[in-house]
Amino acid sequence: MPNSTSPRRVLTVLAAGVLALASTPVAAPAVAADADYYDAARGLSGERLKDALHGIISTGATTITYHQVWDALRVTDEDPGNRADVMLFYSGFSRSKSRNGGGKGQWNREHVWPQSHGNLTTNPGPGTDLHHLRPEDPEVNGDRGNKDFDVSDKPYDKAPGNRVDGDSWEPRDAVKGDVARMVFYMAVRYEDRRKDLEVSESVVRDNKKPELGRLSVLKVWHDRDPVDASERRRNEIIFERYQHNRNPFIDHPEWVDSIF
Ligand SMILES: [Ca+2]
Ligand SMILES: [Ca+2]
Repeated sequence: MPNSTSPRRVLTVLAAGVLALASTPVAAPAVAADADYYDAARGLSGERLKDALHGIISTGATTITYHQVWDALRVTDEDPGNRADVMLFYSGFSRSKSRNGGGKGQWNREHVWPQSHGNLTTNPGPGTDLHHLRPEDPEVNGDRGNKDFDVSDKPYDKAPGNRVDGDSWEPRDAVKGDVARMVFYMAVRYEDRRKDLEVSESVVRDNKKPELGRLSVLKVWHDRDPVDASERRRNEIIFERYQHNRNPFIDHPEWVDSIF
């Protein structure tokens, strides 16, 4: 995938149904996929903005099965330097797309919002939502487990740059903001009374409540690791090709402070 520096990548659906990424500015009348997407949120802030965004990103959104997630991740998380590979999210390593599974040297589906925090299950829904699912080495995935995100004590040798301790996980700097924006998305996307996911300030070992921390730290990470082209590209692909909804905090990073 070409590495664009243009402010906006425009996805074009070809007649054949094939997706192409235009990496250079496209002449008029190219209309961004999300040109009117956020109309209902215009001028709002705080809880009203959150409510509006919940409606926007839920309306018309589709779900995929847990099995379909394998193929989707091969597209959303393709290594830009090697199209046969996916990028492992925390590790930053590249690994063959065909090596999916739970064994040594394979990759599996990391839930950035842990399944146990609110019993997400793997039925189509929050537990299969691509906006927070990423490829990861199964061992690294297991060591992150269901820990909250927070500043953590010990360097994690199997994935350099990451840190861990008894009750928390700290991803490498390059994905700290990505993690934060995924967590914020989940909190706004899932508002059902029975499964209202929320970002919490507390870090509790093996927490089963539908909450994930630590809010103040995630906000700092969001500021220090701003949205980049690869994150925007991923958001576009999920919107255009899989779920038809967007992560508003990738499109509008300024909304994090308004809501959280
Ligand atoms: Ca990043
Ligand atoms: Ca919520």
